[in-house]
Amino acid sequence: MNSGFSAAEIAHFARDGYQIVRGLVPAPARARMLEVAARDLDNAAGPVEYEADTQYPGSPESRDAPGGRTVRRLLQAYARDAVFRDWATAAPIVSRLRQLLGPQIALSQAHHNCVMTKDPRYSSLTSWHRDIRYWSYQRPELVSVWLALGEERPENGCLLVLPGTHVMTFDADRLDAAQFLRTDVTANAALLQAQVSVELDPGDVLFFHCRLFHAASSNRSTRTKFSAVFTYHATDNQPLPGTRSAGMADVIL
Ligand SMILES: O=C(O)CCC(=O)C(=O)O
Repeated sequence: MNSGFSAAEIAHFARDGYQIVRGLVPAPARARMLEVAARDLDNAAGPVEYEADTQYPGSPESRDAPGGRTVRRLLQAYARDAVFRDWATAAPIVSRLRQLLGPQIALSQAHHNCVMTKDPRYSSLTSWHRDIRYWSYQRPELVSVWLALGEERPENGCLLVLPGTHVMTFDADRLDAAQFLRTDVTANAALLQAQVSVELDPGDVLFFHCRLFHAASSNRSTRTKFSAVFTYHATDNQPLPGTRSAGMADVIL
């Protein structure tokens, strides 16, 4: 298996803020991840986040509303099962992250570190955001690794990205109070027109920068979508003391 990014892929990541690697996970590992995720979803095995907790457009109003206990994220994936630990620390991931972040890297257990589940009956819309908005590090330089456990298409709410936004700065009036990119201002219109759907096949992996604006729609298919997501940073880019980012021990790789 190819164990590193090519120079062209590194240049693409630097320019656009993301890079897809096709078919990176061996089929048995993917099957086992799906099996564990489906089992834990059936049992709502904690810790989990519910759709209602997100309060995103289209989510149930509360945990007691119809669909309110639809799981949105199976949290703490790294501690949940060895198959996720093995995947999150596998050589084809770590070698690529070293190319992007430097020789010494750590996996954050405080951010992402989950299996995102998107239910076809009750799922919400994720507006345009940068993950770094709620994360606190010495430098805004983290990379997330998104593994498609099944097909990801616009119909089932695949990620959408705005290429190049990881290096752009935005005046406050282009963002709303929660730092989502406003879709109702002309200043953002051209950028939004340039959106790219990240269509993934099972086993494909998306590497993306924590400053890259991304979004996703609800799942309009008939099957739950499962994606395993982990986030990494260089060990010389530490979480700020006392913040949520520093709330759980990093895994040094
Ligand atoms: O699958 C989605 O709806 C997007 C999730 C996402 O962007 C996030 O959790 O940061």
